[in-house]
Amino acid sequence: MTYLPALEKTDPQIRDLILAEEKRQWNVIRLIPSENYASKAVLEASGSVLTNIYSEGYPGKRYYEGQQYTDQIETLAIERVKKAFGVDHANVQPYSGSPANMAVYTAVLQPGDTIMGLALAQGGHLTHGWKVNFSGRQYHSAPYELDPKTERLNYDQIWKQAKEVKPKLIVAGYTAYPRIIEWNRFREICDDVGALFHADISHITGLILGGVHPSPFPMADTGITTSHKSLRGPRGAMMMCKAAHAAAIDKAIMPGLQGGPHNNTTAAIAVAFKEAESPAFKAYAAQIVKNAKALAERLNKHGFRLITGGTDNHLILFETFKSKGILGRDASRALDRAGIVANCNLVPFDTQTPMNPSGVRIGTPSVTSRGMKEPEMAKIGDWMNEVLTHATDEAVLARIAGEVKEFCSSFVCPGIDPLNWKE
Ligand code: DSN
Repeated sequence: MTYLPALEKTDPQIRDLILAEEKRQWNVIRLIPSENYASKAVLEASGSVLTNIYSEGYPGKRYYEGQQYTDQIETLAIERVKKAFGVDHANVQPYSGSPANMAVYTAVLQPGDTIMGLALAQGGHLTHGWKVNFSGRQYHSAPYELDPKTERLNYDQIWKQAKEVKPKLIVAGYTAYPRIIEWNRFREICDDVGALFHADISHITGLILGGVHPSPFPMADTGITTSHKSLRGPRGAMMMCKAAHAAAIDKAIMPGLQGGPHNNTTAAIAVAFKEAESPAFKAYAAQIVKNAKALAERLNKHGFRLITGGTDNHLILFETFKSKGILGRDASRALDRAGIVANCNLVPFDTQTPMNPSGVRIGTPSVTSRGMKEPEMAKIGDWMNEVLTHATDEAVLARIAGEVKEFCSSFVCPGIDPLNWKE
């Protein structure tokens, strides 16, 4: 039987592109640290009839009738998030991470208030105060930086800066930081200067729920996470907060910034949190870190300089330019041609440009979801080294792409069944 038969009939172009993407995800080693493989159960909820209805408002207080089931679904999602993080309040309606951060700021700040987040070029996020983003335009952004020697957070320095600029809110949580975040230090700083402590745990939620990274809750006043990164859920986000901010946060997302929630995503978030309660999820989270350490060690052995010297979490940031004379963009393109998907990235205090920076960012959530372990990480590290030392040799890249495809055929991808492709 044809796979995706309804799509085949209605829109074969899109069907073929989805199928090609499915095969790509199966055939390559995906190392982008913010990506993953959602389970079949998450995909079923995401692709369900829940996409058909509107539910503006919150469970029990909607503007439209017909909420007999959506109220139950959203309540389940909220309760699971609250239990998982031990927070007073959760809102599962943000469409993604950026609107979630925007809603938190809208709830607790006034335009012009000072915020402090890690500079984008050093591993912060656009919404943590970058100058061209709403967060840097609407608020007064005073970004903090990493320690130039250790390339790690320097809590004393952040504290000193906070005393000087007196922020209303400090953001902790990053997109390219390979080390454990000491949340208690942020709590201490925020208490001292009278700032709100906002945690953006999007990258590390799976690690937190799996017990291999400390949680910022209930210490943080507010927090957000996306649901599709190490958590392995659908594309979505949520906000968590202390009771004092609950009403403001709910109002900020709806009616402040959004209309109807995406009920299909809400259901899939609930499923992801149920999956995260399992012992298998804890083992997955622990293996993510073991894999990242193994891959980091191998890259280090091959002469790549690792930012901060290694990793404690799911992510590795490494120099390609100074280590091997190849700029990040050229490196990530060569890796992609060889079936290894990563993204080029600025390294702290980079002298190159964001479009062609000095380094590459990788992470292990996706390969861990496929059941790969330390021996496979060593193999991946060897391939990466070979690619990056022969980056312009198309024959080498093509040979490795073939080897990678063969290697990948032994590792199942959650949510993908290649038997579907046999027509
Ligand atoms: N795009 C995400 C990442 O790759 O880290 C951040 O939003």
